Amino acid sequence: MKTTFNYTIRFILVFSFVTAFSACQKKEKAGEDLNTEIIGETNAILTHAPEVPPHITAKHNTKVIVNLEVIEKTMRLADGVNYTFWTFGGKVPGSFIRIRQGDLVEFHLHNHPDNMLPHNIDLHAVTGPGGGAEASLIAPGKSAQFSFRALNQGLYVYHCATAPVGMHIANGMYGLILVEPLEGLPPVDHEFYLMQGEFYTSKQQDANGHRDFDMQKALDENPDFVVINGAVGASAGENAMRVKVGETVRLFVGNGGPNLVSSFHAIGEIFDQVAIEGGSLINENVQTTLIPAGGSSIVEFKCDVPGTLHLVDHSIFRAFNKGALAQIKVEGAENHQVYTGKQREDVYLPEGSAVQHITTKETADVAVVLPEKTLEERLSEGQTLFNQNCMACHMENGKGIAGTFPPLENSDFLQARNDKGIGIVLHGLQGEITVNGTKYNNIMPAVKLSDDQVASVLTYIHNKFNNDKVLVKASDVADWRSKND
Ligand code: HEC
Ligand SMILES: [Cu+2]
Repeated sequence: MKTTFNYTIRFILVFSFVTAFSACQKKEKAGEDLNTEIIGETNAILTHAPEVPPHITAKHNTKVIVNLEVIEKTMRLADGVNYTFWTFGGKVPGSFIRIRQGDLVEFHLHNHPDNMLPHNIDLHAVTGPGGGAEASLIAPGKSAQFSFRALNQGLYVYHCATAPVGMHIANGMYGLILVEPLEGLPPVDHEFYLMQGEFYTSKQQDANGHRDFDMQKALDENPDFVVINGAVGASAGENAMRVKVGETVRLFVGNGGPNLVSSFHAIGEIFDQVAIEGGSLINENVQTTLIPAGGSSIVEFKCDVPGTLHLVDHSIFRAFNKGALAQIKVEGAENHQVYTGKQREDVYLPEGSAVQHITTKETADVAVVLPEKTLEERLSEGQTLFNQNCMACHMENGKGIAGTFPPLENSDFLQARNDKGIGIVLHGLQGEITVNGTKYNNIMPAVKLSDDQVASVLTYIHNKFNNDKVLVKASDVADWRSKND
């Protein structure tokens, strides 16, 4: 149904201008009066995300036969993590169904004989009890059939509604059904299907990395994974969607939940148009659109410049730490009128001195002589110090960032120094250096640590990043200072 606003208006009008309004109602909701003729029948083409079935070209309503199979199946959820998904059509999200407003849908739900549980389907596009849930509830090895007329256009979520409903949805039982307006949607160069969902997982159960559903985490709404298209990286990296500069894109985006609302955003692109919540209201020039759990959105944009667009839930830890990220790679010529890229980079030194000092709280300039520590103590303290003081530039794995921050891993530059690197940490480093054959010319600030801390952090990088396995002592650092400071 369209809006409460319409209901209210209708309620008032029914009592005042019955005849005048009914004509208006017909025009507004083609299909609802069931006046359109159903001509012929066709088998729905179903697709897995991110693919979308082809545009419907016929200009009349028809009987659409949908065959959807429920399959319980163990698949990859993240690297090293497997999960037994419950699926509509063998993948998460479920198969995309595309029909037209006014179509008669003959729906066949099949529950695969190897499955363990009963399932059903509630399509939000259905006008009728439970969206078809009661009519379609079936045990493994059974099929159910029901029919509905698609009264309203829009992009609708479907999901399993078998108790415990939350668990069936949390295991991946959701997908999208598009009900196009009778006249069809305007042509675009690409259409893609994306759907977000969260996974609440137990501790690893076996050597294959299998994890089970964790009810407590689901109740707490505290997922381990928030993913787009059923697994971390399902539509990113090698599986990214690909388009060309100048092309238009339409995304059919759903949110299966079961709990979280998605703040859907494309990093590096503005949505020219958004069909809010998958309905008929169009918003323009949108940065982030909210997609409720059990809701959808249709977003459209033109790709003007090359690069990789990151499609994320802008509740950003979900995107970069829990998996809610997909990518579109835009290929083609640069357009510097629209975007220049980095034009120059300069050293920014507001204090006017060549080398900055980073101060940490635990700085101990007081000359206390501490007993020397063991290798184990140095390594464990060194790791914490490294994470706090060095990781931001040299990266957690010590591999650095190509062209900017040199690697500490197996560094010939570090190993060739006769001070074990003490001078670099105490005084910083600038000017051109060559590390493992690659030139760097940047500034490393002096890191203000106590002698004991310098000893630990250097011991850590000498031993953990595949360098010479030296133990650096606090007294080595004190010696260096007495000679150089
Ligand atoms: C703000 C960024 C930054 C931080 C923080 C930083 N470094 Fe560096 N580091 C650099 C840069 C840049 C260079 C290269 C300087 C040059 O080009 O002369 C470098 C060079 C080095 C080198 C020599 C080159 C190599 O790869 O072997 C060592 C060793 C090193 N850093 C260790 C550390 C340690 C240990 C810490 C933490 C205590 C640290 N760095 C913190 C940016 C940083
Ligand atoms: Cu189910």
